[in-house]
Amino acid sequence: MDTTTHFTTANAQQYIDLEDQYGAHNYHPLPVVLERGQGIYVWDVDGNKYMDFLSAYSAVNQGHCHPRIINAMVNQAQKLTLTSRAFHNNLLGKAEEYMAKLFGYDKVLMMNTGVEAVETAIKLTRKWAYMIKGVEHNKARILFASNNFHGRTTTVVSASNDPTARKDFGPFMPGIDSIPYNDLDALRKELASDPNIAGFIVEPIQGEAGVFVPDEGYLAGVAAICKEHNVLFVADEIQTGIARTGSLLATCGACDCKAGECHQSKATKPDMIILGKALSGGSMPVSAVLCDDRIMLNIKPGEHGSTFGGNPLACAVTMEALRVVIDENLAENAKKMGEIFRAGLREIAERNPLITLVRGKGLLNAILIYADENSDIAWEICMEFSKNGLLAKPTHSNKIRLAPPLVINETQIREALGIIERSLDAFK
Ligand code: IF1
Repeated sequence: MDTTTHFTTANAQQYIDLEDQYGAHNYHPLPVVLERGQGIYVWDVDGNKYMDFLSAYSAVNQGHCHPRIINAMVNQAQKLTLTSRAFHNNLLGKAEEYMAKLFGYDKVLMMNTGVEAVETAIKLTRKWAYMIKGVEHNKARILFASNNFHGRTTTVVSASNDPTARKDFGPFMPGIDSIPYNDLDALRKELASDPNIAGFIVEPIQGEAGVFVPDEGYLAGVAAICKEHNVLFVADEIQTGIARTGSLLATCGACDCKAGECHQSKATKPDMIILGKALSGGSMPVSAVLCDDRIMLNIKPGEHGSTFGGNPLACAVTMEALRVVIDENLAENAKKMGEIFRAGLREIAERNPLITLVRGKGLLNAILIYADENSDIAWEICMEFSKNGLLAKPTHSNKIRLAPPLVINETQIREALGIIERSLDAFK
């Protein structure tokens, strides 16, 4: 017998109460209950329409329920969804070839969630250190940047310095340290001080830190310093990748991104990249690690994997999601729309002193609100945005991330700027 609650009328509060009663309390969402999405828009259970300026933390770059991606998903779901890696499937090699060529690496290892791919990158980095670099058994160290966000497993929170992410979850993984972000001298000094450092895992732009864009030249500097010290430069492009920042990858730099061709020659090319989120257009969890044979082939059969990683459904969806990014020129659109958006935000900031800073790249942007870290004004502003038809989420109480799907057009950007200004005016 099905004893689940039956609602006769749609009422957002009932859905919220139900989650509250039966779900873990590990989130504090805005009080909107969504039931449908298309392109840059989502609708709540009362029929209200919103512009989605979070894009599920940059997972729905291609827009909600992109018809091509959903088609690929439905077609493949009717044929074969999962084989496990105990057997081959007819799409895995194709998806791997597609990604390897597109992003310019020899090999691909598919996983599911972002943090699993980060874990995979950590394991690959350590393996490489022992098998190739010659680091003494169990002595390998991996560096991260402070204020990072790479996910929530016990190993990955060991790299975090956010008290909320860590408190009461210890003991933590050894062999993990961090250095300041955007600080080449700190990296140089640390790498020179210890031959056991295997890799530096870093976000090209720090998302959770409030869209912190490093100085021009930082990523090229990281690549050069890591190379000089025989340390792997690992870029977590889970949030910045797949056209979000105006190029196919943030580590492509400012290139026009003629997909694949451009990446290899760039001074910022990492030894390893980690992708997730928009790899599937947000339709299902798909992540991947890409690197060359000299790193990837150190992991041997049985040493790593997962039940779902590389499943045929994920492969079909991923290839289509990436083709959409290329066919619809989403990198270029993100770049152009991002410029218009930031210019508009800066104009608003001139009229409204509540915005102290506008920053970002492509369509990964944030505004800083004039308030201290403990104020809840960013939350109140996001509530006002939602009343006016735009969804965004505060990060660290005084920053608001603004990252719409990359299919957004100029008219919609201008409309969003209107909503943002109108909402902020309520706080003047
Ligand atoms: C949550 C933040 C964003 C990521 C980078 C790995 C992962 C993420 C650079 C892990 C995930 C998400 C997860 C989401 C909130 C969100 C987030 F605010 F927490 F920091 F986007 F900025 N590397 N980021 O951004 O990927 O395992 O989640 O697939 O609620 O945890 P995942």
